[in-house]
Amino acid sequence: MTETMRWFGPSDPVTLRDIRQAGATGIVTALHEIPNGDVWPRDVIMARKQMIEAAGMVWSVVESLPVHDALKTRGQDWDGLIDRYRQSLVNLAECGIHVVTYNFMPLLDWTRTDLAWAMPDGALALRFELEAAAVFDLHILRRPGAENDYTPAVRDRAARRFEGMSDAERRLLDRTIIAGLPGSEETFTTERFLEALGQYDGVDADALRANHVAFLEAVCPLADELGIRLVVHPDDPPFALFGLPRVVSTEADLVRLFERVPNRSNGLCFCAGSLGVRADNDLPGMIARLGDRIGFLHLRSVQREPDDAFHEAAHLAGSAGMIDLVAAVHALQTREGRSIPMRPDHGHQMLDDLSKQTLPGYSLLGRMRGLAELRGLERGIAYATERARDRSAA
Ligand code: CS2
Ligand code: MN
Repeated sequence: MTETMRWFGPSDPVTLRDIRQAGATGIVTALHEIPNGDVWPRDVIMARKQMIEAAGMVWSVVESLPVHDALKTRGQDWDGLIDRYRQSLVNLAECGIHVVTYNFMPLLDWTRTDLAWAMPDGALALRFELEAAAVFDLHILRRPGAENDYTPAVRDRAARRFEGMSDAERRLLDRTIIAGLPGSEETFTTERFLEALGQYDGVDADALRANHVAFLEAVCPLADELGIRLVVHPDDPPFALFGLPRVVSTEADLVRLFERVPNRSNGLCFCAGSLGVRADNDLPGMIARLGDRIGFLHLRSVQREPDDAFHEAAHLAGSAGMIDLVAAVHALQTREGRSIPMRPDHGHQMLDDLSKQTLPGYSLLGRMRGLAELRGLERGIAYATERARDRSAA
């Protein structure tokens, strides 16, 4: 794998030098300062690329070139937004950048309900509980019709939990869910979020799928020509939330997407943490079966908990089965003769980072630990596989 780390640009408290010292050779970043829907100018891309190269690394992957909600809903200025997206792809290709991540999640990007959940060793992890999401949805947001989306048991627990929460706790939950996690394009107040949900009135899962296909049909032929791979980041978490559909959650979703838009540029960012929330996603099997579509890897492991909750475990712990997963990646790379860019995705807030102001999921030391463990795992698998081959040849 080509080892990369995400960097949020010059304002990121984690520096390029930090990332280089963590052993990464590649940077994953975006021009976060450019509003969603505008063109990324060639000279701005080039300047950022040179900044990364001056620090001794390369800009391996764009994450993300965001897809505007009006493209997801087929709303106003669809054609203009498509033209500008295409122009950004042209500019990126001219600067030599060929892997571009995006997601097709309505309004919210990745979503958690607790950003500082204490692990037994004192490190802090990100966590999601459906029950806490229901507290927000039913009692803070008070979304019309929300009660139909939860079982009576979840509604009961949510009502009791809400009663027991202080104002400060309620406010923290609201901010955690909709203020925007690192990398997401939007930040909402409760009122604005309720209003924004209206954009998706009438956009059910089938409509969202059709809009995703329409988007890809409009950009993939150009991306094919440019040699760009557009890699879709799966839904996180991989199920509908707050009445908004999510359609990039399962292997069946992905198979259908690649059948509908077979262009070579239609690719996958295999996020083990997002897909791994569902026990019915067989991660190593998906790597084997969807391998030729995978252009980028996010490796992290969630620990599934009862009642539709999960937290982000250490990279080799949790439910992902990271050893089998990296073995599947190693087999794929050997089969196809390529090295796939990988980042450790999120990490725990730990050690010195506990006393620092950090971006949730994106503090340095937890990701450095994850990257080191994954690097060792891959080297060990490569070595063992080679030795086994030598022995059978002898
Ligand atoms: C998140 C997202 O879980 C994740 O990887 O960091 O911001 C993700 O990068 C975007 O959804 C991709 O478009
Ligand atoms: Mn991810």
